[in-house]
Amino acid sequence: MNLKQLAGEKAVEFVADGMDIGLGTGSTVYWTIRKLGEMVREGFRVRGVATSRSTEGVAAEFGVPLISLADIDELALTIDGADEIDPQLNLIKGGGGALLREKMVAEASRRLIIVADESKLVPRLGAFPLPVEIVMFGWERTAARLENMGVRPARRMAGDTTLVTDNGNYILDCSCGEITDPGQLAHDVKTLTGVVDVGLFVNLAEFAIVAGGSEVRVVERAS
Ligand code: A5P
Repeated sequence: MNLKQLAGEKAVEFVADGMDIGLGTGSTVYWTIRKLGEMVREGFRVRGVATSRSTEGVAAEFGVPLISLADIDELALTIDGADEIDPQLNLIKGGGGALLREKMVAEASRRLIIVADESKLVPRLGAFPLPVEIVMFGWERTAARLENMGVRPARRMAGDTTLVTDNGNYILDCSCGEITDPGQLAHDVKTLTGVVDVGLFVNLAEFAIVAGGSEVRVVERAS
């Protein structure tokens, strides 16, 4: 079985009948949604808040009912993927361009559960370029200001044109090198005018379901 499928499907064990949950974005949580769809067909009750248009499509394909953030006070949990996971379970996210909605949904949830294959586990964040969502207006200036902070931003493209997010913004993928203080970097980048959000998720994940070899295990935050 493919590792993403192993991790993604395992996560449904944490979903109880009747729950409202956040549905992340990407090729690992795809398997979670597909499995939930099978369960729904057998009578299981669950409703999801999608973190991207792409996830809306996956949920529709597999018959998982969707609600919006406005419909709930709080979500029981969110299941989502990650691009990098450090031992404290700080994350880089946004490889699929959905970081803003992913963070909003994670923050509306009591628990954030990450699903990943073991290639995502790293001793320090930063090999994966950090996605930063910025407004289109004056984007060159925002990029220059990020560069002054010591990162190397590259505008994310979709073929020949600049990629536009579900929220109508651009993404800069910022090569940072090793990130020694994710909380500080998240704060510094996010307070730059023109930045909408940054793909650093600090102190949000409760645990990660990680598949490697033929095994799937729960990874807790290192003390
Ligand atoms: C989407 O914007 C990302 O945060 C994804 O959750 C992340 O890229 C993980 O994706 P995969 O599960 O496809 O590796």
